Amino acid sequence: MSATHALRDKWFVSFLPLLTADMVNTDYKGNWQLAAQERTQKLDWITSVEELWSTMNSLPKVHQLGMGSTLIFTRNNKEPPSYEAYPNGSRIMINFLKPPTTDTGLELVLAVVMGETVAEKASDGKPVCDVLRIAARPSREHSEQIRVEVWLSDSTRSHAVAEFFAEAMKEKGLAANSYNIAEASFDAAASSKDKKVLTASTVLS
Ligand code: MGP
Repeated sequence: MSATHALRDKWFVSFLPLLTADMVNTDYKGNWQLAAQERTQKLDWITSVEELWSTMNSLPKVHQLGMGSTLIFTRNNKEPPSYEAYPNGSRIMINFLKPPTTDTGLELVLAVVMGETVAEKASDGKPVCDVLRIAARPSREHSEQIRVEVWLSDSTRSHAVAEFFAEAMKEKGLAANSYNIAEASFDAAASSKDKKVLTASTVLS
């Protein structure tokens, strides 16, 4: 029997199919949180490293998820995460543009967040990365592109965490032109415009 390696916290996996602003307005009177609550498909708890990888292996490849659908991991929490629940938070958006980085990069982010290396190295041991959201984001140049969002409960840690990711990806040998990392706020109106794009080279320079 092989040993299991418990995670510091348990994580809940869920799946949110495409939810557009029109759908929220028409079917849920503009209440995104209610819409997400009703549409989220709850999958399972992950409590060990082994469960993490067996869950990932049992799911379809991210680029095969339906357009606009999101795979979500939440620390200690079964509820669908919303911007509103993170008043002091921020997000780090990582685009993995093409294989093999779409696999190796995603695995790296899952491992360092759930294995708490990020907490140890970038936030004084305090776990601040509480949500991972993963979605297919195909573009004309990159049909298998995926986006991984890391939600932090404490925006003051955002830059250190982004730098840590950039360093970890470089160390892992991911091709510099196969991913990008950006920091963003939770201000929905500003979220698209207000992204501070950090490429591996700008973070590390
Ligand atoms: P998305 O699925 O995260 O995709 O949200 P997108 O378009 O990449 O979002 P972006 O704004 O981060 O670039 C789709 C849309 O759903 C968002 O633009 C919001 O309008 C809405 N939405 C998503 N989330 C996670 C929330 C939330 O937590 N609260 C509210 N109020 N709206 C949300």
